Amino acid sequence: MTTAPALLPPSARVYVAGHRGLVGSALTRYLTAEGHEVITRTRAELDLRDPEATAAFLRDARPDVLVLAAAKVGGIMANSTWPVDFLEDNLRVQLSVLAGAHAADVDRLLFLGSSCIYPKHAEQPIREDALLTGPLEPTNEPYALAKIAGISHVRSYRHQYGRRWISAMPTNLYGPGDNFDPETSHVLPGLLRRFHDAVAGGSEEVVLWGSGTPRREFLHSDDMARACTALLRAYDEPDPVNVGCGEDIAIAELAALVAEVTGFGGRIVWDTSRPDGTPRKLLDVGRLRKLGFEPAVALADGVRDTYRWWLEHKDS
Ligand code: GFB
Repeated sequence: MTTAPALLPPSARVYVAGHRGLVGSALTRYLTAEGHEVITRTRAELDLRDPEATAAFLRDARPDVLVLAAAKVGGIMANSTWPVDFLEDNLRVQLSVLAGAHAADVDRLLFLGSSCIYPKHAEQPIREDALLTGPLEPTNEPYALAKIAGISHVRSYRHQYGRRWISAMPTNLYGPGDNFDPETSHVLPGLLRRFHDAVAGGSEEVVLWGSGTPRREFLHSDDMARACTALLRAYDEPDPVNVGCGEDIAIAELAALVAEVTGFGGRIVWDTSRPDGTPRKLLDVGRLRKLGFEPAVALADGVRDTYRWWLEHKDS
């Protein structure tokens, strides 16, 4: 009797697409520390939207495992300002990477989606089977549709070609290496930046977006890297797996935490002309827990570390 090869053998060479991003950089650090050879290419070396260049690279590099962490991502304002870019860039990257990986006979692949793929008013905590059961949040519908296409694409390769490819759906992520631009970033680095600038400029007031009532779940990128590796080692089913910490907080509570970490003692003003987005996005992480994964970084510690990282890197 023959047995299937291990899902992630210790000798596996892993190509991390998007190794300079928030997840890709954490995953590259983690896999390297675990003894894997990690293959990377910068955007200048390889444009993943280009199918021929991507296929040629994969044919030469022949990775055993591929993690698709390259994506056009951004916060609520970036998504609603540049919907075409979020739809097209993500679809193009997914098409060329998945087709190229198949042509290069890549046996194991992890595709990363996002919790915004679920319906805007999904029952909380959101289970994986809520996918495609209701309308999406309009501010990120193009991005969500591209990611939903990616999940279906991965499932289709499994079904039609027997590929051992899987998808993970992370909650809102944060950590070192994130985008801290106040207009285009996600909320956590955006708030760190706004409060830091207020303290540095001696301002008594910080203006934040929306009402402060939406709730979000935050996971540190180092925990995300551990979760990805756990999935690559043990999971081989068509359904995506939610990745989160199982707890959420209101944006106003997050603002209070960031104010404390940055030493801001002034007033917070809520600009309700800016969008709130989805009211709540808490993932059901039962499936991931069954694989033995538990997050290790508490939010307050993670926010402090991320702020420290940014202070050290903001000028470079
Ligand atoms: O992180 P965020 O941009 O993304 O915003 P989403 C979360 C919440 O924080 C929203 C509020 O209710 C914002 O109105 N917020 C308050 C702020 N102040 C700020 C600020 O200064 N900057 C930002 N960015 N938000 C994104 C999706 O949705 O989440 C993406 O658009 C993706 O597609 C990503 O799924 C994970 O959680 O609302």
